[in-house]
Amino acid sequence: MRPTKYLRARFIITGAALAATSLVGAIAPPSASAHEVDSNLTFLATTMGGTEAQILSDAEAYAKSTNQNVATVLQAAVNEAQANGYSLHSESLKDKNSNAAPNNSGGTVGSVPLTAPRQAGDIFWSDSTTDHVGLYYDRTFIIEAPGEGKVSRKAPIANVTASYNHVKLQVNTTQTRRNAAAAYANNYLLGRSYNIYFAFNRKADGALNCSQLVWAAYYETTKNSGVIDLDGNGGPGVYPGDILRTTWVTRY
Ligand SMILES: [Ca+2]
Repeated sequence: MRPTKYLRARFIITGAALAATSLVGAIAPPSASAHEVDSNLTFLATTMGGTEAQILSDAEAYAKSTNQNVATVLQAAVNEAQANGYSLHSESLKDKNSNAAPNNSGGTVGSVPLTAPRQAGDIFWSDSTTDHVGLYYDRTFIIEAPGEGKVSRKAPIANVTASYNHVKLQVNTTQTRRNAAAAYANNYLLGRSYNIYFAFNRKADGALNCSQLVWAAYYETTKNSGVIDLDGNGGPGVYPGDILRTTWVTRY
């Protein structure tokens, strides 16, 4: 059986279940066709990597956790990916990441030295071949998910370069909470393999990409009270630009 047929069959089952639910008025039937679901799965797998089955599994988990249907969250994921430069018709970020991976400074491809932050828990954003973000563990070390083929790491700021127009971000909260995020990253988010897949990355387990690591450090340490969600625009994925533009941060 071809994978797409398998996926289509699974969607039809899901859609039928939702349609049945709608008969009692609890939820609207899915508006997207099975064809749209398939084409959105193909888009995400082609531009980000991974398999359509993996993406569907992640989409189903996200849909369940947010009480939405799978077709809706897949369309939101594609819209968000496109807004962040993923396209079938140009060099994909996946390819750019592959090109950037051999760089000896990790994901922070750039030409100027990264400088120290005001305090622990601040964030840097670099406009490189792909946008990149990382967390300042303190005023000497950063923690980051550098890129494809590399594990998340702690590195001296002095060893890291960034783009000429990189910026630093201070999270608008107390220093106690910034310190907690930095400590969490140091204790739980190092040595993880790289997650090429940004579409449904709002989770702290498993492989990590750059924005996912920074988001998880703050989210996991605040989720039980006064949550700090650095995914500024919502949606199923947290991208570097979402962190750059959230009102939770002040640039300096
Ligand atoms: Ca987002």
